[in-house]
Amino acid sequence: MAVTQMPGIAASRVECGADTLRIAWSDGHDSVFHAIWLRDNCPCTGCRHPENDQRLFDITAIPLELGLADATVGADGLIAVSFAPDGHEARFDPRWLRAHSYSDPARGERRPAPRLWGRELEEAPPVFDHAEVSTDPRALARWLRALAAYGFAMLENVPLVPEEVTRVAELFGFVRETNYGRFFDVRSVARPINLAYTGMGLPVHTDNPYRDPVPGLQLVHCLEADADGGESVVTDGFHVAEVLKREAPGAFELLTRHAVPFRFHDAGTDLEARAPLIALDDLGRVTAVRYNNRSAAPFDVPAEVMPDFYAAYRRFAEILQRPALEVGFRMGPGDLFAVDNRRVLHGRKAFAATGRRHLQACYADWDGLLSTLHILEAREE
Ligand code: OGA
Ligand code: NM2
Ligand code: ZN
Ligand code: ZN
Repeated sequence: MAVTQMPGIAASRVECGADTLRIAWSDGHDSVFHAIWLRDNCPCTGCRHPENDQRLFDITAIPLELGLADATVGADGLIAVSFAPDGHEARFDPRWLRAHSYSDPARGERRPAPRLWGRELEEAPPVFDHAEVSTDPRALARWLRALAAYGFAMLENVPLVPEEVTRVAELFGFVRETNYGRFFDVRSVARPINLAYTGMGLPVHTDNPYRDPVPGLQLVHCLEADADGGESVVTDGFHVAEVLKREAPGAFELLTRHAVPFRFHDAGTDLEARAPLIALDDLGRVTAVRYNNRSAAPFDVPAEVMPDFYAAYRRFAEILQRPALEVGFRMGPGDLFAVDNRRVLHGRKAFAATGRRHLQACYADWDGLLSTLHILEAREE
């Protein structure tokens, strides 16, 4: 399995108890593996299909009174575990066990850890060349890693061809089609269905918080930028959430605890989703930020919470707009930016009705991107 293994780390002591296997590793880490977990993850050909590595049995097929009979380290370096009462044997690569140890307080993540940023990213933004990224798998992996770490990465010299933004998404995954189309033109039009399709400034926001699931990524490609104004701005929502947590822990707590509705509707569409403005995982880490002043629907938190909720919302919005946390840039024809739409907010300044400004954009999802990154990295090894 293509999990990052830790070379050089070996099992220095293996102890087999009646229900648990304990392993002390050469890096000082200690692991406990329970009999049921080991059996559930047995890699033998009776337990996993040899062609596709998919599990062949259901949890109910494991003996109820399962225990361990013995564990030995073989000449091949594999750890052989035999189970009681049925004598089934599992042989584990110790590097696989180390990579999947669940005794670590911080669980293993295959995704690059977020690197938080503020205005300083303006000095050295993550910018890559379109031709390199589309022809060299290593350059593609570098772009995707930067996008995963910063939640924001740019390309330059993208051909000025309609729909090119969808071909860029297809370098790593699949376009996420929505009611706005497979891709959409962002320019000022008569009778706009969305404020994005005017010349108005758009304060920083995440797109489509009214959708479930929310699109994980947005790609924006500039085809024309002749109009005065229209400068872009991006803000790291994970950084903003961290600042809020530090400066106003009570406000942070309120925004994570209460889900609120978001809505978008036009003649043929009526989308609504509920989610907290700041979403956490089971370890309390921020996994998503949703913020869009245009499409927040009437809040319906309990009446006694409403005044404090509004105070927290305002506090969050103020931090979101702090110049020290903003990165500004001006897109020219051939520039493209990609944002993690669950993390990084984007906006634009107003632009003049005279002159032309034309962007094309599309959505995509993280699962496809990370899958491509895993495959590219496995090939690099
Ligand atoms: C949007 C948007 C940015 C821009 O369309 O959602 O944020 O620069 N556009 O026009
Ligand atoms: N557009 C550009 O999420 C939003 O409503 C922002 C999205 C219309 C697809 C604009
Ligand atoms: Zn087995
Ligand atoms: Zn937007």
